[in-house]
Parts: sequence; C-alpha cells; structure tokens
Amino acid sequence: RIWKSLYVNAFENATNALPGVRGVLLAYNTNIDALKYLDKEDLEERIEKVGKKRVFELMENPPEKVTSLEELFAGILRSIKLGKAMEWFVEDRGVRNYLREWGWDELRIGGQAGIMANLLGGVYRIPTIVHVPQNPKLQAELFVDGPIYVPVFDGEFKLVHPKEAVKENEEELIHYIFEFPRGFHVFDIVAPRENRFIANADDYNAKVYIRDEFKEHFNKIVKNVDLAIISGLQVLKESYEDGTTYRDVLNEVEAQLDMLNKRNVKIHFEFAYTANKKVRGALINLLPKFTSVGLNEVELASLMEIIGDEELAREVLEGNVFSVIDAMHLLMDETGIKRIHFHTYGYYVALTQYRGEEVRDALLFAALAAAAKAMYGSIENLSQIRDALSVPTNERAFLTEEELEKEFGEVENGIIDMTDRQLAFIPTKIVASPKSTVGIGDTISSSAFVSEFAMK
Ligand code: 8BR
Repeated sequence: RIWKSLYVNAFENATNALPGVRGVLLAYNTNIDALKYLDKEDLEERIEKVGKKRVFELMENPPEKVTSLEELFAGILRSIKLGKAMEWFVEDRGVRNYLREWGWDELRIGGQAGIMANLLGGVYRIPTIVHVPQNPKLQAELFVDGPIYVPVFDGEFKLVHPKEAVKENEEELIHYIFEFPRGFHVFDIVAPRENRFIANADDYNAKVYIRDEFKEHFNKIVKNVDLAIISGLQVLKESYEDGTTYRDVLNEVEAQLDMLNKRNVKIHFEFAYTANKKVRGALINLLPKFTSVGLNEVELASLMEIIGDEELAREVLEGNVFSVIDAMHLLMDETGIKRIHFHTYGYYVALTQYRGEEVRDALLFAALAAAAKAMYGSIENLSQIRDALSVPTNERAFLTEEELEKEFGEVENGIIDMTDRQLAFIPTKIVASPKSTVGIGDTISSSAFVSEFAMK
C-alpha cells in the first residue's frame, strides 16, 4: 500500500531536514525521575513497621497528598489495588528523607522539557536550550551528551551543557516513581493491571518556578532559537500558600511568549491534562500566543468541557474521529491557533491553517519515533527510529481513512483539503508488546512539531 512508501519518504525527508534547525528552546519543567520496581517482601515489611492497620484505613480514605509515612504507603497500596496511575505531593521533610534512603533502581531525566531535551538534542542533534529550575549534579548527569545547553551568566552570556553548569547547593527535584506489574501481590491486594504511583518531592516544578537569570536574559536566549516548546503548566493551582496565584506565573510566561513572537520564533504548547478548570480555561486563553498545540483524546475532551459541551467531550473521549475533527475546528475557531496536532492510539490528525505535505510527513516521522520509543523504552539514535519502519501499520485506521473519504471526498495520501484549512491524517505504527508507554506523547508532539518546521 501507499503508506509504506510514504513512511519511508517521510523518514528520509525529516532526517535530512533536522540538521537545518538552528535551535530549540524547551521550558519549563525538568526534574529527576527515580524509578523503583516494587518488591513484595520489602514493601510488606516497611508497612508492618509503620502500622498496617492505619495504612489500610488511609488507603480507603485517600488524603491525596503525603504528610506521613502512613500516607505514603496508603498511596502506593491504593494505586496497586486500583491498578491506577496516581501522583501525590510529598509535603513532609521526614518522608522525603525516608524516600531518598529507600532509594531507586534507576534514575532518568524527567519533566517534559527534560525528556524532550534528550530526544531533540541527544538524538536529533538539534541545538537545544533547556530550562532547569535547579541544576544539581544528580540531575545534570542524566542529560545525554550532545548539543544540550543551559544558559549561564557570569559576566557574559554563555550556553553550556548542564554538566558544565552544576550548582552543588541547588535542590534535587525528585519524582519517586513506584512501578508494579499486573498481578503484583502485596498482603491481600492484587494489581488488576500494571501501573505506577508517583511520590512527588519537588517544590519547584509544582509552581512552575522560572530561574531569575532565565527571566533577566531571556532576550539573549531567544536569539539562539527558531522554535520553542512550552510545557509544564498543567500543574498550576488557583492559588498558593505564599499568596501568589497561577496568574502570576502566566503573566511571566506571557511576557516570554511575546518576546519569542516578536522574533518570529514558532512556539508549540504541549497541553498535558490540567486538573484545575480555572487554570485550564486560562491556558485556552493563552493559546492565541502559540503557533501550535499538541494533545491526546483526554486533553482535547477536557478542553471541550470548557469551549464545547459535555456530549462533544464524551464523543472525543470515545475516539469518534468526526467528533475529534469537530473539536479541533472549534478549538481553532476559538483561539486562532495555526496548527493543532491530535494523537491517539492508532492514528494522528493535524489541522492546520496552511497547506503542505510536510505536515503529514512530520506526523509519519513522529509515528516512527513513537514506535521506536515503545520498542526500545528510550531512543538513543536515529537508526532505532529507522527500525520502526518494519513495525506494522495499524490496519484499523485504514477503515477510519475510508470513513473520512466518504465524508470529505478525496483523501490524497493522507491529506484532506478543507478550503481554508488542511487536515492531515495518518495511521500509526503500533508495537505489539511495548517495553514502556511512558513519555510517548511528548515524543510524538515534539518530533512532529520540530520536523515539520525543519522541512518547510
Ligand atoms: P499520551 O501519553 O499523550 O496519551 O500519548 C501516548 C501515545 O502513545 C498514544 O496516543 C499512542 O499513540 C502511543 N502509543 C501507545 Br499508548 N502504545 C503504543 C504502542 N504500543 N506502539 C506505538 N504507539 C503507542
């Protein structure tokens, strides 16, 4: 079929174009992910020690945050019991010390900006400037070698690899990720599916802390990039104990967006699920300052709860492709944003206010990157992405393509002309037994955005 050759061509076109990107800015969230694979005996012993009865009570009445060891274990057990991903903030110093001593099996760079830095700088070899709220050694060493930079200002402005700019006295922002497999058995609890509990011991990213020098010298940073990807705003709350609100952060962000726009830097917003509705609404209002936005079905549905209606939101969540397209049009009408990239299991759609085959090729390249990420867990080089060409293309999406054809007329190699807009649709590659599905969304969005603008 045609998709096979489209995929091959897209890989060639994208990889040829990537070296042409002068620089990408990634802000704001970077942290340390500490992974621990839970061990039954160890966990049971620790729970017995702090008091099993109380832990089980708290498991049924979840506090949603951690102020004691009992609450920490209640969170872990609840996540296992429900097979649900959960993340609780760790407020207590003592619990943070306990977690640090308990340790981890593996450290990885975390935060969307941090993760994308290792992909765009480390694999695509694009000069990448990344915002690090803190730069302790433990975190700096998780950045791979390559053109990854943080700005430093001692006397003059310089861009150096995070490892060359370590600040020994800065805090380690650690997200403790407790992974468990399906069927994991602890006391009388059995995990119905694999998942993870995250104990978040990171005061900085929770408030979208922006370094002072990053604010003061932002004009110099901007001069070094063609593209920017903004992420991490999903954690914002309505107000904080110190009297500040999400507005204070968004004003700061807005000022930086204005400076980027003034220099014609194309800006992508990675829209992660934002629990607070007021913040979510404020983020929609910020979208006119962006060129592009990336989201999945949960995120698009959550926006329809605000600018659409409950029914449209539900249909999007169920994956109805026509509802997805309606929702994308609505979001474009409301915000004027030029590019919306939707991704879900099995297919991606991009709605743009401009035309071009590179939009589709960028989606295809992103699907190869996603499949490589699913296959290998982490991507180390472009040849792993090339390997993904041999992963079968999702055949179910061919039916979706036919439905689109019935509704919109001709679909020319994945591209539908909609008078003033273009819709690109691609069936993705699906890896049958993925090594991991963590961080695939960020891989998809950043690969598509960066490669599309590289191919222009
Ligand atoms: P989010 O985390 O933003 O939802 O992104 C996850 C994406 O990973 C999905 O939209 C889907 O396209 C992709 N994905 C998943 Br989940 N499993 C995959 C697999 N086995 N092979 C390829 N892509 C996958």
